[in-house]
Amino acid sequence: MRTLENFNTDWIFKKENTTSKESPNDWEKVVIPHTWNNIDGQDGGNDYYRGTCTYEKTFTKPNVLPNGKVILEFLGVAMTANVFVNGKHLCVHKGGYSTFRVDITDVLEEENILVVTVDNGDNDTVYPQKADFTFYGGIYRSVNLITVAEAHFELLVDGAPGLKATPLVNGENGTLEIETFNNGKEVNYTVFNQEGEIVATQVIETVEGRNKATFEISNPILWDGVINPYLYTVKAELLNDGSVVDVVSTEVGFRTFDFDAEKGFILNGKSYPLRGVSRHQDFEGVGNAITYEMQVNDMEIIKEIGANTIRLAHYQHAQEFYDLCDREGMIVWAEIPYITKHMENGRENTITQMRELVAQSYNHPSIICWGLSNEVTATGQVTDDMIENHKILNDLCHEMDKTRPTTMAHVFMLEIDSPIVELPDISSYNLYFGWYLGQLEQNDKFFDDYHAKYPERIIGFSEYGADANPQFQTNNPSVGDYTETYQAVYHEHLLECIDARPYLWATHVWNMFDFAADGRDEGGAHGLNQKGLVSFNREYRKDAFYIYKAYWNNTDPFVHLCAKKYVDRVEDVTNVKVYTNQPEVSLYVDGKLVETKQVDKKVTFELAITGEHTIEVKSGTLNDSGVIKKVNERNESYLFAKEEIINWFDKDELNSDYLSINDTLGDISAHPQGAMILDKIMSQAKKSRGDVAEEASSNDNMKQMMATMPLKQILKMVGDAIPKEQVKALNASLQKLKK
Ligand code: GCB
Repeated sequence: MRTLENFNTDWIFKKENTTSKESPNDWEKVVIPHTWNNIDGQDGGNDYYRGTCTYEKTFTKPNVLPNGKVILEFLGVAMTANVFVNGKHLCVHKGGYSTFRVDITDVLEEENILVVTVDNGDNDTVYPQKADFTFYGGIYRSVNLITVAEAHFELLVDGAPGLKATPLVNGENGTLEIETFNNGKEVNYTVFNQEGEIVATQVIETVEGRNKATFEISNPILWDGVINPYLYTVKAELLNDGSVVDVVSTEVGFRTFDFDAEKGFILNGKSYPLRGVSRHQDFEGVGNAITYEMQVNDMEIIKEIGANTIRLAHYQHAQEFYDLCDREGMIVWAEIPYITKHMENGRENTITQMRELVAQSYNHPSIICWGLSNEVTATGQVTDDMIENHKILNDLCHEMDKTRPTTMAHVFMLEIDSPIVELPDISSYNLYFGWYLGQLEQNDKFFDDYHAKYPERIIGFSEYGADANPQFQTNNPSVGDYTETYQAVYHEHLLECIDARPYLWATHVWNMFDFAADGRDEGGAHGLNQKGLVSFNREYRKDAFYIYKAYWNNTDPFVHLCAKKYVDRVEDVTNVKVYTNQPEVSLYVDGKLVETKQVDKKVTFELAITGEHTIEVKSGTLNDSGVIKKVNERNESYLFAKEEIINWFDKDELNSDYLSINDTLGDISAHPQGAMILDKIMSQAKKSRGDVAEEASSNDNMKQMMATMPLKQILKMVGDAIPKEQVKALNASLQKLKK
């Protein structure tokens, strides 16, 4: 019988590509999951260690069954792993997010040395190489030692589980097609319902390594998303002369799904608008070496917001997380890290990463599409090589999986008539109007124009978001101020935009959680993308979280008082905003009822303030409260440093016949000297927002859009990257240039 031993303990680690033990004290004792970038990958500066490091573990030969195999299983090693046992090189695996296994049977001795060199360095063959998130290095998911008998289910092809289950629904009937791969004689299959009762059994002979069984299951209970994520379990027992020699099992869900260009997503024949969030896997201080408890906690928070779909970006997540999605009824978009930049030498790697993603994740009922790439046109033209690469991936997905469509997440500046838009079965756009550039309403217009021009196309909204540092608070939110307040206003608008466009097959907030982006240095934080609705350590739910909860969660009654961190207030009449899924809210100030209002998800009370007040909002027995204080001077710590200087320019006497930072990039660059000044300042600005921003801004469409933005808006967003004195000097230089 198969055994599985967890191999996470007793490793030593060196931040170097070496097997030398000359100075044994240089080796650090580590426990898997481990990353070497949990600190330097999160502190900004884009200077985290990217290179090759070495892990080592000694172990005693396990009990090997006659002609049996001993296999090492790695659930995630980022990015390229070379595995050696007793000095023999056994495998290289390229791709930091998928499972791989290595047969070590033939090299085993009584005492063994396992060495794994792991490389997360820069190269042009293994994705990802360009994106804002940190490319942590390490053996960051579990390692297992598996032993199997001579006859066993296949373990070595694409890291797949050795059992492929395809549940199909035809009217009232379910058909469950099972395929296992093994070198034994026959397989005894048992299908259990969620209550653990046997629904069907069959014994099938293996022919040339393949074993196929088909079950007809009448009236199966459907896997119905978050409404009823009903799962069956299939167990496959490999029999040799009547005795069980190996076992594998998987959960399966019967469901049908479809996409309609007008109605959006349809689950089990009924309209089921997919509304949810994206998730990156990392965590503050821990990087990608997260625990199972952290994954469960992430799922609890996603459930609390009321989402019914998750885009698991931008790579293959832990199988444990897809399992959680199956059990909770989350509909999943799964993807590989073919992102931001197409690499001519990367084709092979996109293929192996896609092959592994599909092979390893095929059985999950939660997954409904395969994402070929993300914003891959952001840093260059659509080339023949890129198109061919996508066609190969598209065909590969169709060949491996007849049940799910392919998709892509397009960057906003990709023309909607570009041939690559319609290359996958269904499409999606990432839009950031109202944050990186443009106005909130441009999101609405983009989809209206798209839908009017291509009414028969299936289009989704794969990313949108705005950064918020909860330290920053204001009564007058504006784009680029990084306040918790603006992020909430942004999402209020986006929720309305989405609600009015039911044809969007799915929408995913970018992002559920703040995540590490070591190349970013903005909005008062280093190395952090702050578009999360929840903080990086998962402890703080930003106000925007609750507007989603008000829209999406109707089973967990709540009232939420917004801007609780905005205590010191200069305005005489302030806004008290409440998000709730209840129909009525009452405002109490210092214990006295002020007003009761009917609510549809959000309501604002205008309140004249004088001193310090306790604010309480109530709905039935639900309540939330905070304290506010009328002050005369603005609390500077609430403001992202740049706002102060930008406001200073607003008030200052500027000669409008001459250029200033109030002018648009287009107007400034039309002046020859203006263009020179701009060039310098822009390269400095771009660096602070990560590689992607730096590259994306060389795109022609992007340039055109940026030309309409006032320089001060850009300065405001890059914050401390351009010091106050330099902004003043810059403005002074511009004021010398006549328009
Ligand atoms: C994008 C990318 C995503 C970034 C995001 C951002 O379009 O797909 O990986 O994190 O923008 O926040 O800039």
